[in-house]
Amino acid sequence: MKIGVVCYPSFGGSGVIATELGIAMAQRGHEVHFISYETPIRLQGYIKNVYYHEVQVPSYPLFKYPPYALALASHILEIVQSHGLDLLHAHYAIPHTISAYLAQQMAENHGFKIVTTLHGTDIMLVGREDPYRSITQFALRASDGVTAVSKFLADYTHETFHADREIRVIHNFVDTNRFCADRRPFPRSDFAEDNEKIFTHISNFRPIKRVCDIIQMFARVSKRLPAQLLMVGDGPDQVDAEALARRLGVEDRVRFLGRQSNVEGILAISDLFVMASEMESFGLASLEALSCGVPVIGTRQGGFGEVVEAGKTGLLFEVGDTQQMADLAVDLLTDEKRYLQFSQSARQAAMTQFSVNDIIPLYEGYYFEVLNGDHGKRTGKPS
Ligand code: GMT
Repeated sequence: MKIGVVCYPSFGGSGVIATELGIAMAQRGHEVHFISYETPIRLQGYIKNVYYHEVQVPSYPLFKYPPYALALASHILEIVQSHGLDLLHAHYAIPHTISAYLAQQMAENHGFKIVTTLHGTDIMLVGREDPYRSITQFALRASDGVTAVSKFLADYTHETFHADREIRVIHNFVDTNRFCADRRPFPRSDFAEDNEKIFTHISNFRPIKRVCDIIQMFARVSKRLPAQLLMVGDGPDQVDAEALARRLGVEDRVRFLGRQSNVEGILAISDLFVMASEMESFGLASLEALSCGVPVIGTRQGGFGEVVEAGKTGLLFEVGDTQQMADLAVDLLTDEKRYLQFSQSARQAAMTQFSVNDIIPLYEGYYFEVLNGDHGKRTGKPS
C-alpha cells in the first residue's frame, strides 16, 4: 500500500504517534510518504520505504496569513500524482483533512482514500470554537474513515459535532522495548540524591496542562519527603511556573529541562509521572511513563482513565486539587510494597494493552477496510 501521512512535526503526541505509525507501516513493507512543513521530530536517519516531502508556503506581501492549507493541498496532489498514493492519513481534522479533501477533489484520475485520526485538541478546543466548527464537521464527513485515540474522544465527537458516522477507537501505543526502565542512558544520580524521589512532568506547558498545579503539588510534597521535579518541554506557562517555584521556595528542586528528544531516558529514572491537565483525550506521555514502570498521578478527566487504571497503575484526582494530588503522591511513594505493585502493573498494562505490536495491526486492518469500501462515510456525504 502507498500511504501519505500528514501531521504536525513538533514534539506533541499527535506528531509522535503519526511518525511512529508511519515508520511501523514502512517496516511492514508499505511505502510511506510524510508530508509536513518540517521533518517530524521522531523521523531520524534512513528508514527503508520512507519518504519525506516538505510543504513550502510562499509568502507574498498581500498574504497577511500565508495559506498553509492550500499549499498543503497542492503538495498532496503532486505527491498523489507522482507516487500514486492509495490512502492519505491526516492526523488532525483541520486543516489536514480539509487539504486532503481538496486534493482528492482535484486528483481526477488518481482516486485515494482519506483516513482522519482525531487526537483531541483538534476536536475539544480548536474544532469546537465557532470559526472552525462547521469546517470540522465537514472534515468528519469528508473523511473515508475516522479514528479517535480514546473512547472518550469518539463519544465527545459524536455528541458535540453530531457526527453520524462510525468513529473507530484505536488507542495510542508505545514501543515497550524503547520505553523500558532497564534502558538508562544516564544515571539517576545526575538528577537526585539516593534518598530523593524523582517526579517528572512532560508537556507543551499550554494553559490546558495546568503546570502551575504541578508546582503547587510539588511544594506540598517537598515539605513531607525529599524530592526533585523534572519539567520536560516548554511553552507559554513556563515563565509562570518558574516564578511560582521561586515564590514557594522550591526553585532549587525544580529543574526545567526544555524539549528533550530522549524522554525515555528521563522516564526510566523517574519514580512518579504527574499530569494536572484540565482535559486530556489520552495523555501519551503518561503511557510512555507506564511502559517504564512509572506510576502516574493525573486528573480524572477525558480519556485519561482509559490509559491509567486508578488504584492499579496510577491514581486520579479532581482538576485543581493540588492537596489531594500531593497526598496521593506521598502515600504511594512511602508505601514500598504498594508502589512496587503499581510499578509492575504499569509496565504490564503498557505491554498487554498498548504495545506498538498490537496496535499497528489495528490501523493496518482499518486501512484495508477503508480501501475496500465506503467506510462509515454516510450522512451528508460531500458530493
Ligand atoms: O496535548 C497537546 O497539547 C498536544 C496534542 C497533540 O497534538 O499532540 O495532544 C493530543 O494528542 C495526543 C496524541 O494522541 C494525546 O495523547 C493528548 O492527550 C492530546 N491532547 C489533548 O487532548 C489536550
